[in-house]
Amino acid sequence: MKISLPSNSKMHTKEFTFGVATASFQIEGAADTRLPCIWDTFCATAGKIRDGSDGKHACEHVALFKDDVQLIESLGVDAYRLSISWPRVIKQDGSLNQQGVDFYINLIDELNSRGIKVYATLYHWDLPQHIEDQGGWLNRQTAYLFADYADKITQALGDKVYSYATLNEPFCSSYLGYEVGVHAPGLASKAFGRQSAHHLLLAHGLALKVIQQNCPNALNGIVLNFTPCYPLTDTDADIKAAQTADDYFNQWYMKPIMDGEYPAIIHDFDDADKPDIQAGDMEIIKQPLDFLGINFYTRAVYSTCDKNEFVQVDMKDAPKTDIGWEIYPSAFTDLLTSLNSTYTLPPVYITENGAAMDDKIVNNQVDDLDRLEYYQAHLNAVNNAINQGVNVVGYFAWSLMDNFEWAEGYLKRFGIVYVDYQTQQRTIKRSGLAYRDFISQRQ
Ligand code: IFM
Repeated sequence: MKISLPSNSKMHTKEFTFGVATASFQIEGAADTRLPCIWDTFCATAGKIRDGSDGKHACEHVALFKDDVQLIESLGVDAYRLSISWPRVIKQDGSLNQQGVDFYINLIDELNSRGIKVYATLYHWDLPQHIEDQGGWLNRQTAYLFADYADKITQALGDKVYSYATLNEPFCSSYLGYEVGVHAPGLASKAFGRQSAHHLLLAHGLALKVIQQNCPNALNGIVLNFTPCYPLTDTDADIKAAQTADDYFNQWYMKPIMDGEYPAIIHDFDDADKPDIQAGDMEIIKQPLDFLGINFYTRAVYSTCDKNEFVQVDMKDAPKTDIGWEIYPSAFTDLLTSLNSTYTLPPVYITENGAAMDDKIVNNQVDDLDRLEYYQAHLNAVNNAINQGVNVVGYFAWSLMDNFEWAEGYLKRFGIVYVDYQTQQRTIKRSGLAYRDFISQRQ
């Protein structure tokens, strides 16, 4: 079984960027050589991680990075999306930790020497714990600390990095971390969710300004995740539920960046749940982007809405991945075309797309045909969006390799490369081989 697209597809040319993606906490290990972060604390809290694991060792990428770069090269990709660990590169007093910076310089030099472009995200959820102890993303000051970190690290790495993204998925940091508490730091209140989201967006705006000054030649932007919302039926109530959910989960992060304002549902909130927005904040948040990163995995279906209440419906008989997310590729095309008609988009990268599957390694092979089918269907979906006029210029598979899947620990495997966590042996899965072959056949 192969991955293929119509030969006249724009994705079939070398102008289109193909890559693989990871994030610092999920793969690096070597936790003893950086400051503690909120995920270390969350993992150490009983009952938070499904298998009781943590990120202390993960994929031992800090020790094995040279082998991992060879692995990335062997896949024939154009680019590698990684994240920089804030607690690895900045000391508690705010100065650069040169040892941590050197790790990234060595990694990036190794990638660049093999012609692999580096797409670096500055925040993929690993907030230094000492900053959380001062209120974390509930404290406005954190946005300014982030901008300072962005300033220092982009000066240190400069144009070695092809593209900088400020944040990965601020929805997950704010909603999952501060509103429902299933991610670090595990706080749960609507007011916290909305306030942390605002400070994250402010951090993005402040940092992007600085990055553009320090690295005007890099492609600089942000990565947002979207779960398109569909009504269960075509009743007005269900349609309203889906629209409200979309505003709350998706547009909440997109609209401020593109239009400089929150969705109108903000006016329906109780005063106590409204974020504190200071004069000038929305202008700061609305920085011009060189690119928008879009992460897509699944859709969500909603039913009857009572004022702002919206209820997600479990589509019981639908095909799902091993993490329980519905496989619904046409939502990917719908998402891209609807964003394109709602906003004036910069060039779009699909910065994450992939599937957790219940992989088995047998005779050193992983026959993950289910994941391969997922990739085929989702690459088709992106191609359909391009054919409808959306300017998608790149695609990154999530993930290069199996890794620490947050609250699921190591139970869910998203890699196109299998990781044996006992031996740290990496084995390219069938999906990885198919991705490699597909990339190599571009004209
Ligand atoms: O593993 C995560 C990643 O860190 C962020 N986006 C979603 C992935 C799968 O849950």
